[in-house]
Amino acid sequence: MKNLSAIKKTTRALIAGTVAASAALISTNAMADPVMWEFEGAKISDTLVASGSFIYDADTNIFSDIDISASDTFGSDFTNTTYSILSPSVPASATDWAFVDALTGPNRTGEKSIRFFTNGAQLTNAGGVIDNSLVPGPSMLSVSFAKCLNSGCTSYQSSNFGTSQSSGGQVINQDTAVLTGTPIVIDEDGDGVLDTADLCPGTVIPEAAPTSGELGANRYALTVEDVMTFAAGKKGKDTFTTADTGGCSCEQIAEAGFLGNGHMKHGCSVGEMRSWVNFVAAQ
Ligand SMILES: [Ca+2]
Ligand SMILES: [Ca+2]
Repeated sequence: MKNLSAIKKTTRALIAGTVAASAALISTNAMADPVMWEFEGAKISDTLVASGSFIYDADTNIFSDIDISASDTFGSDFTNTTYSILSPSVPASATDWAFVDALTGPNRTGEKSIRFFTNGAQLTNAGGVIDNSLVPGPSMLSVSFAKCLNSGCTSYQSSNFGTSQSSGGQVINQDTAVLTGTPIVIDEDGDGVLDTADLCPGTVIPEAAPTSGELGANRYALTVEDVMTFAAGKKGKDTFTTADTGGCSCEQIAEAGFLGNGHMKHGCSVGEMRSWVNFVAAQ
């Protein structure tokens, strides 16, 4: 009887391992890491300087965490402006995009924007450097500011740098603007385990287990919002964290291990938790 139980447990662990490994493989293949692009050294003169960063995922064409600011002691309309929103009026791509200081709605009067144009160089998930040294001749990285002067922004005040144009009597420095991209590792499901190590994508905390509403004796589940340590039922003395479980909740462990409904109903048993943690540690 003991042997049968042991075999059963080993088989379940093997199945769980296969499922988890597959899940991790799918996860890795499906999601390349996005890139944080840092923007610096851009100046039209000694008085106007822009810098900052944003995250871009070339797989999805999504810009996020946009934090670009410009200061101008010369006192232009672009003084101390922060750009944190992708412009809805410019079709964003890996070679051409714009950020605005605020969403102004149909009437865009006063909207300030900063637009980037890379002359064909792509923002990729490999990162790298985009500046004006990549190609000979005209600018590779062009950056321009604009302030809408009417509702439809058909009239605007502009100021460029990164090109050989001039604006407001200032000679534009064409060699200083640079974008440097570094791939970042993210924790998409927010369980404290980075995607590269997370065996279970899509973890939800608090999770559905225990469906009975109360953890059973010596059973475990992630029951408190934003808390990565499993709550324990009565007499539960073990401590498990999402780091221990490879980013898997009780319900995900139960699903991967084809465990019975009891684990969903009352939380995962200490035996299954230990077995899973050992499996994760062996990876
Ligand atoms: Ca995670
Ligand atoms: Ca997870």
